[in-house]
Amino acid sequence: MTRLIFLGLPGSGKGTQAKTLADYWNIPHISTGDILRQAMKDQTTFGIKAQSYVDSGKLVPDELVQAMVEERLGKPDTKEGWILDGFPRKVTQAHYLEGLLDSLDHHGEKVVNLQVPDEVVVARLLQRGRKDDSEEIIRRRLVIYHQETEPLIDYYRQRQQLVLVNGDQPQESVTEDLKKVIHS
Ligand code: B4P
Repeated sequence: MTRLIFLGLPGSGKGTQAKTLADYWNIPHISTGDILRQAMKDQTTFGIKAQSYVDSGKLVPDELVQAMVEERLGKPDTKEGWILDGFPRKVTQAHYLEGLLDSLDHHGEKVVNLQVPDEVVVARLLQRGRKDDSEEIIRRRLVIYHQETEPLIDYYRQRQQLVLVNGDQPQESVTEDLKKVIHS
C-alpha cells in the first residue's frame, strides 16, 4: 500500500515524479495545483475564488484547498493508495490532513522531500513558462515556500515519516531513487 506526500520547492519535480510513480503503482495522483488549474479553466466557484492567488504566486486560502482535498480523498479509488502532490503546504494544512486521514482510516503515509537548490528551480520554471512562472512570481513562491512550507520538513521528521531524496539529477535517476526509498 503506497500513501505518499510530496514536499519540495516549486519546480523541484514533485508533479513530474508524482505522476510517474502514480502511473507505475496505478494509484491516483492528487495534485492540488492541477485541480486548481482545472477549476480556473472551468470557471467554477472554487476556480474563480482561487485565480488571483495562483496568478500572483500566493497560497490559496486553506478552506478552499482543504475542501478540494477532502472531496478527492473521499473517492473510492483512494482505498488502494494515493500520492498527494502540493498538499499540505502549511502546518495548518498538515494538521487538517492528519484529522482527515484519521477519519478515513488511512494510515502509514510517507513524506518525501525532493531536495533541489533555489537557483536550479528558478531556471527550470523559467524554462517551463506557465502563466505563474515569471521570475518575479517564481521568487515570491520561493519566499512563501521557505516561510510556510519548509517548517513541514521538521514536522514530518519529528513524526518519523520523512524521507529525503536528491531531486537535482536527471528525472529517471530521481524516479529510481524514489522507488528504492519508498518501499525500503
Ligand atoms: P503547483 O501546481 O503545485 O506548482 P509547482 O509547485 O510550481 O509545480 P511542481 O513542483 O509540481 O512542478 P515540477 O517541479 O514537477 O502549485 C501552483 C499554485 O497552486 C501555487 O503557487 C498556489 O497558488 C496553488 N496551490 C497549490 N497547492 C496549494 C495548497 N496546498 N495550498 C495553497 N495553495 C496551493 O515541474 C517543474 C518543471 O521542472 C517542469 O518543467 C519539469 O519538466 C521540470 N523538471 C522536473 N524534474 C526535473 C529534473 N529532474 N531535471 C530537470 N527538470 C525537471
